[in-house]
Amino acid sequence: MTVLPRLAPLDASPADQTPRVAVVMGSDSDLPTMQPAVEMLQRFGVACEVRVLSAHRTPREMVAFAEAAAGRGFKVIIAGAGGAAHLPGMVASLTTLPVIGVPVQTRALSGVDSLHSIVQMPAGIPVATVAIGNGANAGLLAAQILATADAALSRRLEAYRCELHDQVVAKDGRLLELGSAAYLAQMS
Ligand code: RP5
Repeated sequence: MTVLPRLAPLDASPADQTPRVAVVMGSDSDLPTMQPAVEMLQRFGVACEVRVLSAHRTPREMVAFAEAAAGRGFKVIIAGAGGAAHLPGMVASLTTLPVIGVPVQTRALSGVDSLHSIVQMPAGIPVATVAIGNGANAGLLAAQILATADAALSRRLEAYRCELHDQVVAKDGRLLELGSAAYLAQMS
């Protein structure tokens, strides 16, 4: 199992508390998938607003949110949905902010339905789609987009990559030291 490294606590200035990322989802049943996106953003000191906005159950609220998002200061929107999963594409159609789609795993089709719905946007209205259930990568990608105009955030992301690197190097060293059978035994 890959354990993502913990970063040192960050000194967030008051300005950092203005949400720059919106994390929206079609149902509160999507929250377990989306919470890792929120936690990843928190890890890097990026404030976010988390909302349930359904493209088919609360379409007017979804439209109002997406149309106002840029004016409210958001820079990136992460949108998760399952099944027919039209929320990310609908939100993307209403704003020129970058939208990152998270396909939520479903019972009936294991999330392949969500993936196809989100990733197969026709030309003109893109949705940057992460893997099924990978809210953490959506949070990281949002942070990376913000980091193109935020040097301090960029340095935090570089430090995170260094920690990932060092973690794998340490595992490789331990594998060499123990041998594969003993390594496997200590994993369980
Ligand atoms: C979609 O329908 C949501 O994104 C969710 O993944 C799925 C099921 O919603 P619930 O019936 O659990 O509210 O709109």
